[in-house]
Amino acid sequence: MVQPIALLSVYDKANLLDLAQGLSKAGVRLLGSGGTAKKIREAGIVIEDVADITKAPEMLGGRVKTLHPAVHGGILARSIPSDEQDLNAQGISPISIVVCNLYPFTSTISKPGCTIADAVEEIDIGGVTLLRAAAKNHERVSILSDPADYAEFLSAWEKGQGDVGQSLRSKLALKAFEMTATYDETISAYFREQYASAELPKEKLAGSVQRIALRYGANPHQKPAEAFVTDGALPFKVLCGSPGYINLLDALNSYSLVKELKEALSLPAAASFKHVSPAGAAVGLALDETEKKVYGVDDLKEPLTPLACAYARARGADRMSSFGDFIALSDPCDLATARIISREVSDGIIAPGYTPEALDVLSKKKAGKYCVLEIDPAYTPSEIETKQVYGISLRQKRNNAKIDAQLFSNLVTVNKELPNSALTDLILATLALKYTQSNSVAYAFHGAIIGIGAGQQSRIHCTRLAGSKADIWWLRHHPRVLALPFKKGVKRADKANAIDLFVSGEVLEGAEKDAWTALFSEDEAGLAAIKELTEEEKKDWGKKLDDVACSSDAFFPFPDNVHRARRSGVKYLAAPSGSVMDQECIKAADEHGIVFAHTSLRLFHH
Ligand code: 93A
Repeated sequence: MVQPIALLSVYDKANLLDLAQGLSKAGVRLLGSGGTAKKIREAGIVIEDVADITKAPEMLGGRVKTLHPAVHGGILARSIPSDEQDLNAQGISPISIVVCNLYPFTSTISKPGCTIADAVEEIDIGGVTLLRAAAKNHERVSILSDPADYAEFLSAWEKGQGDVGQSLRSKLALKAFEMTATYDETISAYFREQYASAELPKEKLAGSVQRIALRYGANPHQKPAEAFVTDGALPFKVLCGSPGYINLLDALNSYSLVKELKEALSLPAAASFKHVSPAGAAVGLALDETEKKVYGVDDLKEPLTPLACAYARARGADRMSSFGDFIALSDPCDLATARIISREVSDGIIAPGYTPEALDVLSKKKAGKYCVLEIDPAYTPSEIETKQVYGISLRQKRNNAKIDAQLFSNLVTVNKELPNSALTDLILATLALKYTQSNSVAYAFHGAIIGIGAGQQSRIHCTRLAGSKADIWWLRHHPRVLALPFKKGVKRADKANAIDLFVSGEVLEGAEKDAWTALFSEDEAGLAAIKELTEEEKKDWGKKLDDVACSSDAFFPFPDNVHRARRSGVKYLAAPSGSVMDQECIKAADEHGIVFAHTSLRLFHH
């Protein structure tokens, strides 16, 4: 029988002597690279130098040790006649075992003061080639890349009298592949940091970079933080300010939403995100005079463009939640939209472009620190997305389900009359849920989300939360709210807070009540005007709300959701089917004359 050959070339020499001893005793011929062979020889174990078979000494200060056809021919040759002939012709012996681990790139770069030259020297070439070649040929060759595996391997070798079996060789090959992948990832991440990122303001000029450093992660103590792509350039440019980690989560989710809204409804769309869920989302339907007042844009002199209408709706529907938002626009930002944004408290914006005047307005916001991102509208993310939680990588196909009219064609109630305006609202509500943390339920009316219940563990809590937001939104249209006698000079955000307290019926006391009252004119008429809304007034007003659309990201487990939705004027409902209570839910919808579409599309988002 031909004597099996093992090639050993390890940086980490743990457990090495035991392995060499064991292999040698089992009759394996040992070959080693410089330091590895030296260490084994010094222990009194017979080993030859790789140079003995390559007839080429290690060179370039160790940069070329094992890179040679005599080594790689011996590893890569299959047990087939043509490969065997090739080996014979070159006088090369097949290698059965490769033992290799790599230069410590990770620990080197984490040393303080490590230079690029230091890092470069730690890029293992020959070792990676050994690992890859042996792993590729695992049908015949065993690759040992982890000292922890030596003992198991030796005993399998002894037991199998030189054949450890295919399953062990396959397992070892996978480990080697993972090792080279991680090693390469570390190297590319290091060089991305060195070469592919640019610090502001250079980055602004550079236009397209592969990586940007972020101030910090989800919290200030989570440093370092970065955003990068491994291939090509980031699809957005930073035109102003510097985005944070959560800004980017908001920006990328919200832009996906508005892009899809525009595609689905052929109308400009806007979203106002907070904590990675929409606080508002809308399309650019014109606002009537009351809506202008409710959304706080009635004082603007210039006409509102459709895009400005979309943002006014998205921002104004729930002014409490959208305070300090991250904005996404489906279309290039125009001056009218920038003007609305300029007077709101907001963290940043993403859009596929800006007119020079709009950019001028936005770049003055927050003393020049307002975050302005320009995204390439032609960018398409890859089909597969990966994220890590607690060190574990999770991978899935992107949620690229299309939300369009077709999705709402299965009408399961007696009433099947779904006007176009309701269809628009159902598409809007459902698309918003696609980008809302689950569980979620959204109510939409006249091209805007008017209430969204996000991130609740119970479906009915989502339906109630979204419903109570819709109720508040509707109460803000009450003539008494529109006529609240604010003193001159009260700030927009303070007005929004005061109205929210008024319509939600919070009982104020002491200093809080005094501060609230002081916002209004203190004459007799003023005091009468701020008298709280009675339950009766609220109820009467609530009855006037109808034709609201409501969508749920998963099925309704109980009909209580349907009843609750109706109490906030819901006439059009969409949810996937699949609940054991489906029939009960349909019955409840029929009781209220609701049009219910079963979508058969669950839309959880995390
Ligand atoms: O510089 S290298 O990339 N060039 C090579 O040809 C080569 N072959 C093996 N480094 C190379 N190695 C690496 O040397 C191995 O991956 C191992 O980490 C190390 C073992 O060197 P020594 O046996 O001299 O201690």
